[in-house]
Amino acid sequence: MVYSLDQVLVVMPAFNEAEVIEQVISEVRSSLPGVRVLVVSDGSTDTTVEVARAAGAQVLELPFNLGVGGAMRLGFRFALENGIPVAVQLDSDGQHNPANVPALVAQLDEHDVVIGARFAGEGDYAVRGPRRWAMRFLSGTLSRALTTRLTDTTSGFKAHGPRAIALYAQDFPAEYLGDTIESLVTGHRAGLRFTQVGVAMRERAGGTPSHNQLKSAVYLGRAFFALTIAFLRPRRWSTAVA
Ligand SMILES: Nc1nc2c(ncn2[C@@H]2O[C@H](COP(=O)(O)OP(=O)(O)O)[C@@H](O)[C@H]2O)c(=O)[nH]1
Ligand SMILES: [Mg+2]
Repeated sequence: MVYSLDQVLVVMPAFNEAEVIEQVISEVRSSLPGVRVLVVSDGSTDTTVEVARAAGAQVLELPFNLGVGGAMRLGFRFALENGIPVAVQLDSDGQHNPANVPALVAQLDEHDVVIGARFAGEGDYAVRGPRRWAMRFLSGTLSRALTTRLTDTTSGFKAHGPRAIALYAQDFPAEYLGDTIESLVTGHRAGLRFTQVGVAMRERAGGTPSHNQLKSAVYLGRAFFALTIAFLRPRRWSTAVA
């Protein structure tokens, strides 16, 4: 492994996760000794911020809700400004197993972004209906565009190396679904190298998911739209990421 754990920032976007976040932070700190933990809350109305601080995480608060993409951009800026070479995005609800982080980080010697992917042979996480079709469609399209096989392009479990941090600190999509689909396209266009590592996704440890059934039903249409927008955007400074 090229990077040691004390070179890793774990960025946890959190929106109203007071019920579970303490447990998740404790697990991260005990299973990944030396990592820095940054929680980014943007307008949580419960005690997420207080609970996360008490659990030993550093917490940044945005004054209003920007979604996961806006929260992550702040996380990337924090990593850049503090000279931290690796940023790992990890959900605050317990779905991502911190024990997978070293396997993701290990791939950063040859890649810039490593996606923790369900459906890559690990675990039995199941998604049904429109959300599943959307995920399949997106993964197929993006695998072709990025010329690398990706089976889980909507995963929020990702490790980023220095080149990815430099790009995403300046330009990380904050629109709905932009943090997943669109960031892959903009990253690829800027010359970032992507790969995936199979992970077993767990059930939420508590709290409520931000996607409800109705949202899932319109997911396919929106995802298609988001992808079209991503491909329509002008290329950004591919030369600046050296
Ligand atoms: N900062 C921030 N985090 C969010 C927001 N929406 C969701 N999250 C966090 O993003 C992660 C994934 O959200 P979740 O609802 O579990 O989505 P799912 O796992 O795709 O169903 C969790 O840690 C949430 O707390 C948001 O608007 N702002
Ligand atoms: Mg979740």
